[in-house]
Amino acid sequence: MTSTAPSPAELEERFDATIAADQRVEPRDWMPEAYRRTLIRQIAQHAHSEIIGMQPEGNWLLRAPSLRRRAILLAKVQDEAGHGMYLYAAAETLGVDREELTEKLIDSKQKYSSIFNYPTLSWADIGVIGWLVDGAAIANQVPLCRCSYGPYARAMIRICKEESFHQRQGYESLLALTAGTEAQKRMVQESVDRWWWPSLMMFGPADGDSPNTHRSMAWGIKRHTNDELRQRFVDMTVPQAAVLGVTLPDPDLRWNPERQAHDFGEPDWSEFTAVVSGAGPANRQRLDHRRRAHENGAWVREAAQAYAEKQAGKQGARA
Ligand code: BYC
Repeated sequence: MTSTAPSPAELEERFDATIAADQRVEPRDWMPEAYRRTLIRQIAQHAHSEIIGMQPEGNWLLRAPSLRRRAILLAKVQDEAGHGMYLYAAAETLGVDREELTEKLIDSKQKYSSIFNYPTLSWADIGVIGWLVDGAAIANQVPLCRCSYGPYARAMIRICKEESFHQRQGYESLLALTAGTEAQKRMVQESVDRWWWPSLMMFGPADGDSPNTHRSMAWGIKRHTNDELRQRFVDMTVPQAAVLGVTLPDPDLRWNPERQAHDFGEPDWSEFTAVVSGAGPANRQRLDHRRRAHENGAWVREAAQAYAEKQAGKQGARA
């Protein structure tokens, strides 16, 4: 009996059955080209965000107020580099090359999160990034641990564990500042005022303006809509703000007993569009820095390549 290769219709049926059964799609499996492209877009954007996300915090490494705070911040920034590496590795299982993705980032052909285009102006920003930015990241990323694509879901499990540590260190740093002097409390409030709305924008456009959500949810890549996750983040953050004694800068923010959730105002979507299309306060600086770092690292990549070729040559001679 001869076995025949499955037809395109059979392959698609198998893929649909995997998604319907909530099982994982693995790199060896057939997948629709649009599913593969969507994953590459999202994972690459996520990886770039981790790498660019090292810059705003890296800016404070040499100015941290104590050795302890510096050691913690250094560990966090290094974790972010690690997240970038897991994510580029996950993207590579879809048949793209990390070098190619880096070129696309540097040439502004792929995006990274809007949040990293805002400057870190005070030490309180470091705590607020941990609390709000990592808090938003957790709300957005925990459901990605159940993403239908295996390598991405597995990378997210480890990333979320580390993000959770990042969020707590930020919050702990803010607890120390808000228990401090009046000037320290004012510094925290001023920072919260600047980061609150950009943090809400991290979840992406409102559902009605999100072209990708519907398809990505049908494929089990995204498990919730942008607005659902934004709501979850607001509900989670309001009590934490009360403990810190800071005010969230939204006059429309209030508990709605009927919905059992907070009502809140609309982010300035024209600002979001401007930041995503390159006109944010620090877009230029972030990409210039990344480009320079890539150029300065060329010799390391060349040396690693030469070493790998030499090792392969030795193994070839032995065989
Ligand atoms: N910034 O149809 P939509 C971190 C784009 S790392 C920029 O809703 P989707 C951390 C979107 O790409 C944080 N662009 O898209 C690191 C799409 O554009 P294209 C990164 C955004 O993909 C270090 C268009 O707008 N997290 O936490 O269904 C230190 C329409 O949007 C943004 C991730 O990447 C944005 N905020 O949903 C500390 C998580 N939002 O490509 C912390 C994984 C949307 O069609 N990604 N766009 O031209 C996701 O969950 C989803 O991709 C998003 C967007 C929810 C972000």
